[in-house]
Amino acid sequence: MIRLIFGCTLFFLLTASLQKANAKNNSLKLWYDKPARDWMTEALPVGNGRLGGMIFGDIATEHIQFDEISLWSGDEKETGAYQAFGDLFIDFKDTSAIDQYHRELNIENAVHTVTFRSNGVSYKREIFCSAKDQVMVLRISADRHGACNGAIRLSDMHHGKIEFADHKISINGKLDNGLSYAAGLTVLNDGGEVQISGQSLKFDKTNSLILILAAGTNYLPDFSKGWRGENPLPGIEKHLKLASNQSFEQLLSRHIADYQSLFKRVILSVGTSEPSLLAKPTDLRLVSYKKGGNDPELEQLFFQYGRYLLISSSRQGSLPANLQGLWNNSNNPPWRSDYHSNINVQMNYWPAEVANLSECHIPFLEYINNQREVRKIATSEFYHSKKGWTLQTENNIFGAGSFVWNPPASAWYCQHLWEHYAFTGDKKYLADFAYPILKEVCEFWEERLIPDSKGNLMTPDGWSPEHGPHEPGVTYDQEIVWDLFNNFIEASQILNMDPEYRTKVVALREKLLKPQIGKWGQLMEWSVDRDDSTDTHRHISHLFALHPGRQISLTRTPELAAAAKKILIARGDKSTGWAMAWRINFWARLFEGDHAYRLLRNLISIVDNTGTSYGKGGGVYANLFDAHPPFQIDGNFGATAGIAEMLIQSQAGEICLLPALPWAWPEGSVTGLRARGGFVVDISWKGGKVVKYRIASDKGGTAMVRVNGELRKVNVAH
Ligand code: FUC
Repeated sequence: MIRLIFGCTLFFLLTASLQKANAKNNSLKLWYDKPARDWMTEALPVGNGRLGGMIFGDIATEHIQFDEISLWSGDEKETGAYQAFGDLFIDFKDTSAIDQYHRELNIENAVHTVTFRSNGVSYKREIFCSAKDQVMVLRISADRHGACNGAIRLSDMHHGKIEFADHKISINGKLDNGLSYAAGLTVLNDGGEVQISGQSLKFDKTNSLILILAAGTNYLPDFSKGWRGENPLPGIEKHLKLASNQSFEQLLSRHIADYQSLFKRVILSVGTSEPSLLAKPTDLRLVSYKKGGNDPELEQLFFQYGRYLLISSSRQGSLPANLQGLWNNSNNPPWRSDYHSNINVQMNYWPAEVANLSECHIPFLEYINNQREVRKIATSEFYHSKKGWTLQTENNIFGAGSFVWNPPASAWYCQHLWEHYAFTGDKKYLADFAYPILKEVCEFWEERLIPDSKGNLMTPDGWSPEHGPHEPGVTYDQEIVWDLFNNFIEASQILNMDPEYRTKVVALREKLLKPQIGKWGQLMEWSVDRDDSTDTHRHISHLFALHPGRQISLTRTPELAAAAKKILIARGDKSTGWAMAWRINFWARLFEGDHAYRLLRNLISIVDNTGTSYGKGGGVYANLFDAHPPFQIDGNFGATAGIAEMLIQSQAGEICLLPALPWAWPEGSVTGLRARGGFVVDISWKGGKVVKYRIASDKGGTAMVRVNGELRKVNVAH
């Protein structure tokens, strides 16, 4: 009996300490004890901002579905769609008697690993996508000599030419729009041999293998050059050659150093999870969370996953993250996997500045710039406008748009141009890059605004996104134009430019029809008081002024903030992915941390992939991809921004620490969040109160900081 109790205790202690050890290692990992069967809900993403892959980790056949962010059909007139590129398959021999299977994505170093034992041999596959070397790298190894046997195949979603050479496979093709694309795979073996065998490269008795994949197109983000640049092949060959000359360890350490230079800037801790939870595979952990358990490290993981996804899908020199980041396995993806201008592409970039990934914002800012000349032509054809430009709702990479016109879209894009300045304080960027665009979009609205019967200025012919009638004076339009004018006015003051035009814009801003409060105390979505208090529509576009805008705030416009709250309550806490993510941000701006947290929990709730209607079924899948059934990445990014917004806000001329901290996170710390004015902020808290904080800046200056309700003036040294 005593032995039994002792045995049980020992077992319990061992299990507990093993769980603890696992837990420590699992904090920034998504991991599973079985291969992925489904692309959207289970496979795991890697990417370098241009090239991306979804990894299945199957035992007998590894499958990496890969993409290149510029592979688009369509042109300047037809929107087309983002296209899937190809698939890499590795068929393994000798896979039987499997045990100890483990598949993980470590987001601290951006490496995906699969390990298992087969017939007593331990196999390992390590995969990463390097921005530094512009290649995807895969190493296959085993703990027994000559144990890696199998065959490698590539396939192309557009049936281009697949060719084999010594240790090489290449793909070469052209889309109907003339866009050339190519991919190359180089296989390096240690021991054994690699030979061409039919439509594959066979590897026999190798100790280990390194596969290096590069891909590209001849897309050039330049309207004046017809959007076409150089043949992608020489670039691909160069990347393959440079990468092949390095060891796996060199490639890996260059990748990790590059990735961590961005990722490690922010460290968040909102609590400690039970080791038993961290010892569970991510899918099962999500099930426990959905039942209501506490798992603060899952919330941390979800926050950091948004940062991981942005670093992986939006790097300088490339295109911005689209509706699926850059991961796409279809030539006819949902909503074309496009750049949607009525909330989605903007939401992708909400975390960029505050979560200290300012460089990852740049692809979007450059995209705005690259599209403007072609959009000027389209806009003047449609609106007969003389100046400025705007967009439709669905947009591609060649300036074409489809679905309805979304008149305030360019003004909303301008908010991103402004915010990049607001957070970085980079005046040269503001003057040379952002300001001319802000000005031309102001000119577009200057021409377009019309007076109402009381002399207020209204935006004509608007549409509150995907809701209600098309008519003048829609609140969404009014607020975004106000935001544009407001940002322009500040920019022109800072740069000391265009004083006369500024006076004109100030007058226009003052005359704009402002947000109004309707008959049930609600913020009105239209200039006509017709809001339905039972409506739970996913879009809440008329709250733009609360977030991401700054026209409404709890402190400066409390009545409007209360009216916004009425809407939030009416629209409810359950919606589709991105809509819940936006609601987190709204509640954070109302300083209601517990409500924001409730939305965060609803968003992290695991769903199966049976939801078909996009009005329902928000949540996340087993791979933590945001569900807007099917999958849409904006909810991931919006939630990361929302968590940051709960911890720090700086839109109202002061840096507010912990403005919307929920009871669920009584103790924690964050380092490296950014505030407007070029500041970097660290905060530690206990019992829901700030106990320590640090404000840093490479420019120095004075910051007004709200700490536990008290406003302090802080001099920040360089
Ligand atoms: C907006 C939303 C849809 C979807 C689409 C991509 O138009 O209304 O729900 O998210 O974007």
